[in-house]
Amino acid sequence: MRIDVFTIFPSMIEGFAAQSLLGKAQDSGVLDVRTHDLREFATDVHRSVDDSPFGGGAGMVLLPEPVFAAVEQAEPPRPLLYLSPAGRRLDQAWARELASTDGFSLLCGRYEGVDERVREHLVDGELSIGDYVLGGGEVAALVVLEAVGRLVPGVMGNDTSADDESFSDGLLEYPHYTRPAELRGWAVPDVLRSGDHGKVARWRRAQALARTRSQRPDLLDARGGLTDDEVRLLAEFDL
Ligand code: JCQ
Repeated sequence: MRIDVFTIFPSMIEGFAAQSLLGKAQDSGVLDVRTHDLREFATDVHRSVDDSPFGGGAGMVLLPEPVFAAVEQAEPPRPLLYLSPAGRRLDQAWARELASTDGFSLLCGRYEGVDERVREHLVDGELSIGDYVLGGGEVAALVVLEAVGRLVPGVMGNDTSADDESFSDGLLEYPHYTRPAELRGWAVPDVLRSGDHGKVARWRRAQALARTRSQRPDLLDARGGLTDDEVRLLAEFDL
């Protein structure tokens, strides 16, 4: 899988791609993250990548020519996604979809944003990581790389994709415990030490349901509420 990133701060992307779980995936050839420095495609002597907005107002706008030039020379995998709070929100389903492709590309904005002609005539879509404004698209690109990269077949032994499946059924994780069995008087639930694997599985499922109901009821609503079996399972553990 190939992911191209267009940015004025390629080292931010490269450092992360080399150090995170994506590093090994790149060494093994499963993943190919390519950065493109927009400044290398600046056309003036000052290597400008931004200019003031027509019509006046505060801030600067990313120049269109370096973006067009960088993308046209790279012929990157499509879709080319512009990182912006105006975009479609990334969720696990979209991350899984992107991970199942041969590749895609990310355009990181800076300043007030990019010249509208880039959005209209170069970009294929816009991707948001959430309803807040960042100083630039780079950190959002890292989020996309991490969320998608860990789902790419062959990355970090995700062959079973076990924890992705747990999210795909739309529930939060059940509580996890490790040693010691008692910490400052707080004991690990007896069921987890009972050796009854069927009961452990039912308890975990019940905990995931109860936790989702209390912390993220919107997720339960999205999967159509609790089934009769799930209501019974919660009752089995007095939840
Ligand atoms: C992405 N959630 C927030 C920076 C301008 C107008 O578009 C701009 C986009 C950015 C970077 O992206 C985000 C973002 N998802 O802020 C400046």
